[in-house]
Amino acid sequence: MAIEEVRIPDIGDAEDVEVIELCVDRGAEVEANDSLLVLESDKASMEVPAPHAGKVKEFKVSLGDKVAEGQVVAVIETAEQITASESDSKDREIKVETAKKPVAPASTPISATATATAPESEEVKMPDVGDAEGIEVIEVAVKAGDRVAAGDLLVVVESDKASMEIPAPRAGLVSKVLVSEGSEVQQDTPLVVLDAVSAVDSEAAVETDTQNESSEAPDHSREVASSTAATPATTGEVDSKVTTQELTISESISPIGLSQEAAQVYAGPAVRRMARELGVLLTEVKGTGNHARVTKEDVQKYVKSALTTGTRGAGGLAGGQSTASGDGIPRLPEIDFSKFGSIETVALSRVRQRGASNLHRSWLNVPHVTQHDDADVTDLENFRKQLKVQAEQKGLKLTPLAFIMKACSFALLQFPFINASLTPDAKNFVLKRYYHIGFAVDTPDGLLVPVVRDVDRKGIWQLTEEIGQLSEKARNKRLNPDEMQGGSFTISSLGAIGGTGFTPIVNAPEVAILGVSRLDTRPVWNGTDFEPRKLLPITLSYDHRAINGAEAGRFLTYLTGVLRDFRLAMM
Ligand code: CAO
Repeated sequence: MAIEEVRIPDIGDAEDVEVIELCVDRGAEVEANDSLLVLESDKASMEVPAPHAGKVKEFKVSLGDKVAEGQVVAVIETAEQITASESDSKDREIKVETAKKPVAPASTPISATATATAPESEEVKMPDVGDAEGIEVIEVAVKAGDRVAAGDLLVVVESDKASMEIPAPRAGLVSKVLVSEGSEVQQDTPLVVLDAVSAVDSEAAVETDTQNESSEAPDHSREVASSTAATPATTGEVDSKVTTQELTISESISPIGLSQEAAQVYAGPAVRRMARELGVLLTEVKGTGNHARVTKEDVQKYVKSALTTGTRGAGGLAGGQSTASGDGIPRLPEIDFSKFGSIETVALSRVRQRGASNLHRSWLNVPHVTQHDDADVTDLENFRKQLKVQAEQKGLKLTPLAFIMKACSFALLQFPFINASLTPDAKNFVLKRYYHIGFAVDTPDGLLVPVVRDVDRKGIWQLTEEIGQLSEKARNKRLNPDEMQGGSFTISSLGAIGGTGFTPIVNAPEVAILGVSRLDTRPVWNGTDFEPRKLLPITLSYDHRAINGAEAGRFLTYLTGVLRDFRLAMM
């Protein structure tokens, strides 16, 4: 048995740090890294975890106490004697962690963060990535010796949710590249060292630097390794070296855009991990902690209620794991297909896994109805064909999609309850006064849904250009998370591929999605004759809780009207 004092670690320049929660009772048995208490400063909240497994003998602070670095907050009786060297090394690791990751505002915009290590040289570090997990470097776009301008691409990283580019924060000369393809990174991992161009006298200086790189590299790899080990917030893994864990306000980012509007949840990493393990959507859990923070008890209470009443909230237990969470959905049988012939097992890409989970969640939560119609786009197609040469001169590919998107923005202006979301308790509409339209892009890794912003304010050329750019970025894994967020309506077009109709799944929490199939020339009765007309099959899948059939019918009728004759939108 050993007695161990738990102290407040280095908390940077945070002021007015207050104890806002004691996570366990006196006498409780805890595992290493179980949260003991939660602190909140003027800048962020953080959990102080148990450094080792043991029994909480005493808390030296109470709720509301103001605390300072180094102060003893709890005493733990640990099962084993902790050696002096172990505790020394732990102290060192704490300092590395806290020195590199001082308490920071809970949410920082995604952009490269550069920390000056010397006036002429700075490390470009991984920016705040919310609760993205398993972030991996998928491309290193520079090498030592490269000169870069502000905004030039340095590194591309990919998480389970999206990929993002890390640009150079300023012009300079890349003197060191600290990561390689396949490296796991997280917030604050140093990526590249950028020297001020003026600081580099000659190419010779660069060469010397580059040659020295191998001998200096160990320093940086140590730095990366310690940073990786020290911050589990992005991986959700327990790591005994962590002393503080920031509570992050994270926005759910979905690669297929299915949770673009997901509520921001205020919860710590331990609570997030617990929710993940139990298949609970944190957006559905009412937080009872300070500032509506979700606590472990809140999650437990939620699960208990879901299991005992047999009901789920509007979001319920997370779709992807729900079959294993006792929510009453029968499991699919596990079958050994090799009994019937040769097989090959291929892992789903992370984009596809995430997409599957979001689709499943929408399918389970949203009562879907699909309305079908054909839009007569004969005149529109003739007009588009007339513009083809002009489009080519502009270097653009003018397809029906830009017109369909524009027509949707007109229709959404007329039908505000379709440009909306339901609140999770399904008691309120959130009407959106912006018209950001997402469109599904088929990529080798799975579906992605980039979002074109302010469609109502843009012309066909601009929409065409943006659709082209976003599709290309999606296919090259270059979409930034913010380019997949904020959609108020989605279009899924299979027009170029074929088919006469399909029922897309609503991109919840949006309330409707338009499916577009292949247009075809068909005979249409005009009252006296059959005449050849170009008909575009469109389908509207909608959340029947939010939209009734009559409204969906009126929306689709209006939309087909605008597609038949855009002048209708001017009325
Ligand atoms: N009917 C007939 N032809 C169509 C058409 C339609 N509805 N829509 C597009 N086309 C034509 C285009 O005009 C183009 O031909 P031309 O070059 O002769 O003009 C050709 O098909 C190829 O178009 P495209 O696919 O390059 O461009 P797009 O703007 O139509 O679509 C995008 C862009 C990103 C939506 C598309 O490439 C894509 O990924 N579609 C798949 C989306 C998907 O998988 N949805 C299912 C999701 S599950 O709900």
